[in-house]
Amino acid sequence: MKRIITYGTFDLLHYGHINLLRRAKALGDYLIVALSTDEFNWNEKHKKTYFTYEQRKQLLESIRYVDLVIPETNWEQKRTDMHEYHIDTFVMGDDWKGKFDFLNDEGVDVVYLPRTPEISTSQIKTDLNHSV
Ligand code: C2G
Repeated sequence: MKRIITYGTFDLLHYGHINLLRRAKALGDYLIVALSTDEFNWNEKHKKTYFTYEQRKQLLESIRYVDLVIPETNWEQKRTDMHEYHIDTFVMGDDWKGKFDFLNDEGVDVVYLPRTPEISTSQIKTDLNHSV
């Protein structure tokens, strides 16, 4: 049972997120998503999400590739998460390339996958604002 984990906000869920989750799951058998809480998003990422944590969690749990959703409440939890959830592979989009290589020290593979071009939550918001 190869266990994969990825982290993110996943607001206004879109096909770029799905492409990431599909490829992450394909690397193993069980995919955990550590979902940024509303407080973490606001305090640490200065992101005001459209959907609340519970709404974003519900959406993610409905995706066939996702086996478990846990909260991401701080930047530091990754090290302990790798052991607590017995992770084999840590996956992120390559906009984070290099930022989490330290997790190799925790005995996990660190994989950065190419982002899906042309789509982002902020682009969706911009386009919608201009379309009214
Ligand atoms: N993503 C992607 N292609 C896109 C948009 C997003 O592959 N067009 C990926 C991102 O690279 C990330 C995941 O989808 O791996 C979730 O994206 P966000 O919700 O924007 O996550 P982020 O704000 O980068 O949070 O501790 C890590 C952070 O929580 C990551």
